[in-house]
Amino acid sequence: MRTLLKMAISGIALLGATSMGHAASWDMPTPYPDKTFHTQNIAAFAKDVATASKGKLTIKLHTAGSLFKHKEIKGAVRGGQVPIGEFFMGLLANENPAFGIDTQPFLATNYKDAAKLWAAQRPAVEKLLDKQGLMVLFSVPWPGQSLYTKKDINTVDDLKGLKFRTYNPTLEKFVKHAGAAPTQVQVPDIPQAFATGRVEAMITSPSTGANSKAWDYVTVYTDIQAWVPKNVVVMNKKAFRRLDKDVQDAVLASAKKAETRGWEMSKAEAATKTAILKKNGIKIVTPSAPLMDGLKAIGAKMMADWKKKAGKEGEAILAAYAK
Ligand code: PCA
Repeated sequence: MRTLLKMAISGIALLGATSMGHAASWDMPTPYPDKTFHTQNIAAFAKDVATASKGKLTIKLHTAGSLFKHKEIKGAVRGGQVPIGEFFMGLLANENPAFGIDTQPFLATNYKDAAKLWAAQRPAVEKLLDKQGLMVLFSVPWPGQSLYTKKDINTVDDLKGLKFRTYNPTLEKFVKHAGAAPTQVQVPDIPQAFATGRVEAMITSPSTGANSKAWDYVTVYTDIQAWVPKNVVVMNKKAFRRLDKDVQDAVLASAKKAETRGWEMSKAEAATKTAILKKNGIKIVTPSAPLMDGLKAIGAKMMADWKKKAGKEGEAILAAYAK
């Protein structure tokens, strides 16, 4: 079914966009489930686009990796199979370090710093994606990333040997430095991966923890607030150019609104979802000083590696961030 739909879509995506003056309908793949606040924010964005364009452009969401798997989404937008899509920016950390700076442990750990980091990172990200025929519409952070386990974690040593769920190359490195064993698992597959024993620990937001009912398989949430990573919504530039000017304006204005709304949703989410974890019996723990010292030492080492890899462009991002 997925393949059939994809074939149909690849045939009509750019064609649909060329029908100037007619109503166009766009398919938009996203990686996360419907109840995720990112997905809800994008649904509101789609509604705004329809209203602001007076029905000339409608966007149909295909959530939870149902149309393209998470790792395929960027390529699908780039190749024009779909005109627009969402993905986790740090998924591209191996393609270029600039994409993964917001997943560096303990660089930006609150919303204020995350906003500063996005402003510093955005020009580099836009330039890299522009070369691939993509434009950035908006980017929204997840709440701070913390630690979910089946036992108390008091030092980095307590993480040794744990089968650890990861979602991008940076997190994978972090986990390896801590002596645990990383396994990549997409959000929709988290409950199953814990249930079958493929993984026994993870680092993610209260959002993803609560939405995947973490209380069914872990007992402790250690509030390490290690980074504030972002999703990004990108659009195929050719598809954008083919839109009438008023529709282009509708898309850009709706994107701007979505970025502002998304950051606010994320902030609200951090508190409400942590409360839900607690209500369902998860022990919320303030991390011990030795644990934080150990994790921060790993972060410092990773930051040094990042700087080496990111070169001059990396320096420019960090300089802008430090201002
Ligand atoms: N949820 C996503 C990305 C970061 C987050 O909080 C995940 O766990 O994959």
